[in-house]
Amino acid sequence: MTKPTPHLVPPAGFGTIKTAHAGVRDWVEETAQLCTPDQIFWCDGSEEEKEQLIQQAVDTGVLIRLNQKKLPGCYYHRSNPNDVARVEECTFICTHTEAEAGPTNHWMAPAKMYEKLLGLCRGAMKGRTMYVVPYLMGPPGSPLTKIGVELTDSIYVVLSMRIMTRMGQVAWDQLGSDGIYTKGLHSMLDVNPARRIIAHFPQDNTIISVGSNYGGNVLLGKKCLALRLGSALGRDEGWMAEHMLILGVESPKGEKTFVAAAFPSSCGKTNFSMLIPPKPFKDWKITTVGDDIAWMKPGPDGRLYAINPEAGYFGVVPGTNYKSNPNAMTLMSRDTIYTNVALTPDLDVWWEGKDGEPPAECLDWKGNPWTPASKEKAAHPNSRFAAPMYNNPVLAPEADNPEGVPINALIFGGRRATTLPLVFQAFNWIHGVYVGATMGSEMTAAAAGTVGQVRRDPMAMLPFCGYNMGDYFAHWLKMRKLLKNPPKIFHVNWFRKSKDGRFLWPGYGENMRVLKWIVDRCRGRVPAYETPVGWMPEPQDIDTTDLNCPPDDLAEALSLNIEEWKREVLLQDDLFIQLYSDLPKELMFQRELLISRL
Ligand code: GTP
Ligand code: SPV
Ligand code: MN
Repeated sequence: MTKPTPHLVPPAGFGTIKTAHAGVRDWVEETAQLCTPDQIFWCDGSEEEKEQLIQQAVDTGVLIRLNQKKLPGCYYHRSNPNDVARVEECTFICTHTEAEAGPTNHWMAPAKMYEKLLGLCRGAMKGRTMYVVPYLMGPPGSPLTKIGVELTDSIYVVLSMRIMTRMGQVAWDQLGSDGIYTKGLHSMLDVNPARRIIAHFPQDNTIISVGSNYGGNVLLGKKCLALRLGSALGRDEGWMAEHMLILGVESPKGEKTFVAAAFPSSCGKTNFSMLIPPKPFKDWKITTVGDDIAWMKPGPDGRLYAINPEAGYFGVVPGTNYKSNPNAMTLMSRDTIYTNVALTPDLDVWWEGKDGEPPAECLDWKGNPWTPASKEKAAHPNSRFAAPMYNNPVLAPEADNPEGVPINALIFGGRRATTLPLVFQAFNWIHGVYVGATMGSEMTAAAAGTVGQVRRDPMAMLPFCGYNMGDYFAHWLKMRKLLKNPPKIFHVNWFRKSKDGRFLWPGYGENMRVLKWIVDRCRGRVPAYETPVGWMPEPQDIDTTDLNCPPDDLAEALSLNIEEWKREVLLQDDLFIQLYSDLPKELMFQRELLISRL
């Protein structure tokens, strides 16, 4: 396309340059000199390119072509068994000072980290192709949209980025010859946990990730750009980057309400964002704007507007079936890359919790023979699908709207077997920020670590906040001043259990009943009673028509146990002590007020 500038006559193997941006070309050349790939491939995101890359991935065994009759356009990938989730231990925020990254992040001085990474990257792509992947985070033309370019030696990353972002020519076009973009460099190296680093350099708008080839570690637009760098940019520019789904609720009368909800990793965002309302709510419609990330900015009317920066969903597979999430089943029935599920002899996929009987035999996520008698799981608990959002049967018509959607409610929620009731509403914005800041959740398989242990995960952002968590809370408090009509704030818990270990609330589509209470609260249509922790519904305020849930269970799910709450406040101290020197005083006061109410 565009001719290179004279000082950049491309050496052999430099590929067909597809941008007029001299900065990008210089950086690609520099990186090629460091990593010494055999060749460079400049992506344009076209259909022909996709076919070519898929064929290559299949020929080299990176992807297995699935049964195209059952799953058109679907492919199968197995990651290295040592590389199946995000690794927070290896994730660094490299700000100038340690204080700027704060006590909840791992930090290393930028110079030291660059030196370490330069050492690891030297010659790292020898014998490989370096792909130049341009992408947009956000709809083309949105004032919130950011441009990224990822250099990677993983064809799996290229094909996944093509699904997860608006990748290709559209990004080259928006970049122009002098646009600002986030630099991302990724090399799998030898996929060795000892050489695994995901480093963020906010001052250079740069991300470098090495030693992994898995999801959140390597699809650099997602957690690295959209959340870690994004949150720091939001602080500087007066907007918010959040680990939130965005959905629209349309009432039978055609009234539209948008909500954004922050649940920690593997705690129900994808499911909630595309729920199908139960029968008595058949005239209500849920549409999905986003399933994982929200970028939100005050609009001229004083409301908070949200876009989904992504164009695809990277969702948890196990537990997904036609009962729990029919829309996700349709979504991932074509054009999808499956990672770490099980593979059946007829090249179909299987996982724990899929509809129907388990296959008599298959290959598990590691490629070993598996039968229903096997002790190990066939699919990894953090196995994932990557599917274009355009396959979602309930995709919101607003999902590509550059202006975003006005948010009426923000919802926080965790995975809590005890203490946290099904739903409550915060008294006001500051109290809502306290509720989000003190959120706890049981850890899941989405990150390496101890599954099931409750930890504080403020706003579901513990692994994703790109700067000091105390300053992040202060930013939340400051946002209130930029909003004439701030969203109402709620907290939900779908995961409360009975003493004998059953979920008290049926969850999934039935969550519509709680969502309706939330919508009606936003519209001032239902009562609530005041409790020490917030405004709560009486059981009769939740529409239980045809609900398959014993009334006693519902009452227990909605109940408040003051003794448990006193313990909860003490547990919150873990985080507050850690953040003490940077904690906004408003949150300390909220804590005191809660204790006095209890
Ligand atoms: P990330 O992609 O990691 O950010 O996760 P997510 O928040 O999108 O979580 P997702 O919707 O994929 O749900 C993760 C797990 O929670 C799945 O195994 C679901 O089956 C389960 N889950 C989701 N919603 C509910 C619910 O309402 N009740 C119960 N009991 N489980 C749920
Ligand atoms: C999460 O862990 O919150 C995810 C999956 O959404 S990953 O992209 O791997 O981070
Ligand atoms: Mn997530």
